[in-house]
Amino acid sequence: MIIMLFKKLSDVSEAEMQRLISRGSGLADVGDTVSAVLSDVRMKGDAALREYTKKFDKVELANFEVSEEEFEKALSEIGSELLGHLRIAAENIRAFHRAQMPETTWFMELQPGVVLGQKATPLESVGAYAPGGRASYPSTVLMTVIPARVAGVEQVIVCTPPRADGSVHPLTLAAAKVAGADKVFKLGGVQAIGAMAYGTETVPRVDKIVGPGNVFVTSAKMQVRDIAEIDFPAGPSEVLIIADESADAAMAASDIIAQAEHDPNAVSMLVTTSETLAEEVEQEVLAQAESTARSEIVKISLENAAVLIADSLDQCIDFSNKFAPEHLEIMVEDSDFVLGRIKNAGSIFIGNYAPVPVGDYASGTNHVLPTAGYAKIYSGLNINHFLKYSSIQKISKSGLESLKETVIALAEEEGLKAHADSIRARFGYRPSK
Ligand code: HSO
Ligand code: ZN
Repeated sequence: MIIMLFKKLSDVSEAEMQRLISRGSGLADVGDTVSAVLSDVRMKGDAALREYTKKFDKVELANFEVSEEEFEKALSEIGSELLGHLRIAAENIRAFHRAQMPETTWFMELQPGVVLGQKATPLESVGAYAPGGRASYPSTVLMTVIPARVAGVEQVIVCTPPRADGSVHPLTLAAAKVAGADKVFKLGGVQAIGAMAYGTETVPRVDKIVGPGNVFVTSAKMQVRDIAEIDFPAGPSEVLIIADESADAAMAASDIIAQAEHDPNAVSMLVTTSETLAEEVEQEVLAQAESTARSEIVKISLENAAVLIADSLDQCIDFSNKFAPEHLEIMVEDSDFVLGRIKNAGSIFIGNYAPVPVGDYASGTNHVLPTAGYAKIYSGLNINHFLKYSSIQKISKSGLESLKETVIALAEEEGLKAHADSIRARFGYRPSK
């Protein structure tokens, strides 16, 4: 029996609303286990990686780094047609992220003699995590490595879990080649995050770790933040669909099923102004859930699904902004009206013909997105995650003169006389010894 919440939004109680919105991340429950593994990796390096790979991935590896022969074998295995598709996706992702690239250095003259500017510099090294486990995600390699390369990051490495035979999915390796990764390591889970954060005999330490993962990987990323920067928490995938009577029920239902097949913890929601559409979508979802390939996972995650009927589009938008979905689909007549009012969403898909999977793989936008409500405060992966900015000032004597009194007054008031004197020193003043 599939249990899916089907309700009028106005009948949803405060407590129920809280439950819908605060999908638990589970991070707190795994913290201790994760920190034990991390400190082992920190202390014992490769030996710990070997031990945990044996324990969790059930494989004993002599080398973690993927060799040139393994890359060649993978490329020969996948066939030219699939490789062609990988290249199309990569090209689109590259083009979209190039468009995000800011001017690396700019200047403005704020007032005569006071020239201010900014300079963007790529991070030196980045580690991308591509999940394995339930499914392997070559597409995630494209989504993490390509923006890093476009930004100009010098060293980009990838960690992805080995399969039971000690290999990596050939398409994942092909994606790493197409995207331009420098090295790929057969490492998964917490040990992979630890290796990239602290560095081991074989894995170089990186400045920043990006990419999605399960609750253990996410917890590990949060815990290594004192030493390596991370992107943001990206856990079980979610979609929220805002629809009116113009939406196609079968299409909306197929997007709910697509989301649900990711993971038993995936979350799918429909909020609609049309009761008829709500009923049709529910029927479609129930029917499709039986016949879909990953029916077992879908049926479990549909327990997290909801079909909500709203009195107005405003009510739909309100709910969506509270929910802050990873993916938001807008299937309404007046999509500009809705788009203009959306505040919190990782990635937005407009119209019946923009389903989430097109962005998952090939349109060019990034699929590494904040989940669990984090779209309220984080942006999805983009070029800025791989850049940092230095502000610049070039100031002439007359430029400084125009700011002199202001700086001196504020510095004196803060009790920092030497600050004031550093300005005065430019105008003939010499502090007495
Ligand atoms: N929907 C996932 C990305 C993905 N889907 C990868 C298929 N492969 C998180 O945005
Ligand atoms: Zn997906």
